[in-house]
Amino acid sequence: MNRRDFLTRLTAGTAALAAPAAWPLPGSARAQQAAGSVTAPESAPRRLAVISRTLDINGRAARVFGLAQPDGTQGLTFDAGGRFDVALANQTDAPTLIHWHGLTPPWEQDGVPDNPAAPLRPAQTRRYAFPVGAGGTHWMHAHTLQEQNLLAAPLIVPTAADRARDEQEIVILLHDFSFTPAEELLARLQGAAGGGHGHHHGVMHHGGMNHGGAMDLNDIDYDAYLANDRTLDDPQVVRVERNGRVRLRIINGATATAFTIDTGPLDAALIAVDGRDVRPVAGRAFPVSMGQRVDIRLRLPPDAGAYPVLALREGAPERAGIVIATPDAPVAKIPVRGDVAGPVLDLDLERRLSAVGPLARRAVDRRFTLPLTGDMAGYVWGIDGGDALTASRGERIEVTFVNVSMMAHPMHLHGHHFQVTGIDGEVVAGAVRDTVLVPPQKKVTIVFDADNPGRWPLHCHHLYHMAAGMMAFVDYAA
Ligand SMILES: [Cu+2]
Repeated sequence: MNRRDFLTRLTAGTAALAAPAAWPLPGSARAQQAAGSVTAPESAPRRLAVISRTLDINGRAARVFGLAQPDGTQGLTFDAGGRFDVALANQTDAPTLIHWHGLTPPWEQDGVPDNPAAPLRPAQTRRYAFPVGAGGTHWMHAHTLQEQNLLAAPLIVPTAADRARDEQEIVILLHDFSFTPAEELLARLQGAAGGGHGHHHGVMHHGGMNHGGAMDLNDIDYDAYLANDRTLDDPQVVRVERNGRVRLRIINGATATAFTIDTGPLDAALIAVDGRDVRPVAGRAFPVSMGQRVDIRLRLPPDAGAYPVLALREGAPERAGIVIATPDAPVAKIPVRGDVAGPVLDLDLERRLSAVGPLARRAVDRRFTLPLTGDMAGYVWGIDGGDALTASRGERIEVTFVNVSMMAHPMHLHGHHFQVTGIDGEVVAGAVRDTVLVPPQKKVTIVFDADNPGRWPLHCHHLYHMAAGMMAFVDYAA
């Protein structure tokens, strides 16, 4: 080691030692523990920071959020069955908080601002510790309009079997991006509704036709659609061996855009949704709505080649994606706009899904029917009957969403995994998941066990529908 290397290491070491001073003092950790919010584990927490960063999007500098480990890695990976143990630091100048989407923490650590935990102030750090649970493709994101500005990252929980498999894992986080601030996008949607002045730039809706009826798609026309922070003008290229096996872990972190994953010429199989295994479904096109995840297994051909994995915007020609390519295979330019509009999402695939690990069979203790209401004209969205939602600990709860609006709503329940048991009146033994799409004029039934006391959000994962009222709570005590 020469002297310069030695000094570099010394400096790096000093920085690493200095950092823990920012973490909570033992006193505050004890106070949190006394409040019942944190179980103090023996090992050191993983460090994660909410940061600001700059991306190049369409040739312009975009100031966005990030969720970075000390080495710059976005997001986190935890082994299934272990502990989630994170010291989350706010390194931005705005209050913020992060929701662990797909995990089932104690309610106090769920990460929805003031439900019940307060946001993190600038420079504040808070520790989160709870069992990480079974394996799966999950994610983390702000539960506020900050989500629009890319405050989202992967949260991957591989099992021992996943790690042992001869398979290359590729995580893809999808997003929609606008140079217009989210507050302004929301104000335009609500203002356009109230004033009736037609659409403003960047905010509009397209009428589409589905099963013979008019429906509304895409509240917002974005400036870019991203896969791992990049547009198709400059996509991520992941090199994979010929004949290689690949597991795609795809997260739709977009706030208001649904996609269909298109594997092109590669035969694929859907093996998990929302981090929970399903009996494999072969295909080349897999819908994924906001908040949802799809795990897809692929095998590359024996020949050299480059294969785009695209995310087709619903009802519109724009696309995001990455390219998987064998070593040295040339990668052709892929236009952002395709020739045709992406498919409109429906329940055809959902109907075919079957959980590998279904919920135990048992009688339902309480039933709720929740009409999903609202329209583009008023831009007020709601869950009719949401105020009456309740449970007692240990009960099996059934909820039927009846979408009486003309937009699709991906409905997400915090703190639990549910099983889909009904689609448009048909009984199914469907997927276990945490976010289910309810298309316009359709009905979807789910069941879950009230085994994690708290006041749990049940809401539409379209950020602007949620902000405009499509939010309820399932509240029950220990
Ligand atoms: Cu919605």
